[in-house]
Amino acid sequence: MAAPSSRFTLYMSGTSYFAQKVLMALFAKNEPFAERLVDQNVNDNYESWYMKLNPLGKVPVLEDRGKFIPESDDIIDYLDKELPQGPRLVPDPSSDLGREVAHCRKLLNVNVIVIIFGLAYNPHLSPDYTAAKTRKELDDIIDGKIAKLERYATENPDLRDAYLAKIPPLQQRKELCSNPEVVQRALDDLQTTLDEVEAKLMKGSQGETWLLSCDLTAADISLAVLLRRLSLCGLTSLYFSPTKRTALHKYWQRLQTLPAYSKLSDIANKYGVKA
Ligand SMILES: N[C@@H](CCC(=O)N[C@@H](CS)C(=O)NCC(=O)O)C(=O)O
Repeated sequence: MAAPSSRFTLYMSGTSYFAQKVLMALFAKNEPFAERLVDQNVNDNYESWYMKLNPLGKVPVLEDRGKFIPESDDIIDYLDKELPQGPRLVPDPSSDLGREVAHCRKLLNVNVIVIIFGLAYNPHLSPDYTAAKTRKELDDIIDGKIAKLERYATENPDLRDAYLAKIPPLQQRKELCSNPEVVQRALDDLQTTLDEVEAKLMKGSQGETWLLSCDLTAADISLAVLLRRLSLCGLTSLYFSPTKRTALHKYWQRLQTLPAYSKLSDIANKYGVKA
């Protein structure tokens, strides 16, 4: 996949949820790209070279001939404009389909951080999830990140504000994700979100293969990556099964046969991660 002469380079980590959205768009467009690993496990995203190209210090970032684009949804919009081949991921926003796609992208922009990290702290809230780390280990990881950010803020005065801005969300993450009530609320809210998705899938069952049309759209990318993460967190049976939200269950099965989706597993395998 990593063609040295590719127009695009994706700065990504093997486990990143948001990078997966962009990867799926690139796969759907069948566009070759170079991968540049920014390993969050060792905080590569805090390195000054990376903070200079994305002061938010987050992955993914797409590079197009010296131009750096952060934010997964913005990257997908950009790719869709730049690449005519493959499905139209972001249809004209003034069309009915375009409006629906925009609505579903927003709807599916759920707080996955609270779910992913929340289950790491509270594995008992998932029917099928085994905690890999203790609460102390999780807290220590966050404290280590905060200490690193403080050090880098001192060492890089030009990036000081950018580094310091990353600390409060980490402190908040520790507080929110360790609170079972907050995590349970996020899981419950997702039931309502997926009820709406189910209703849309039922409505479209007259011939639409994907969420809103027979072609894949950016809304499918949002849904696919979300479902993938729910599965990884052992949550599938909480949300869909052959007897619960059956249209979503069928959608999930169909997704497994979609190359743009299954290639996400190739990436995860390549980096030796579960993602
Ligand atoms: N809104 C951003 C979110 C990106 C994001 O949160 N990426 C995570 C990885 S999935 C990250 O880089 N976290 C590291 C950090 O916040 O320090 C997007 O859609 O791209």
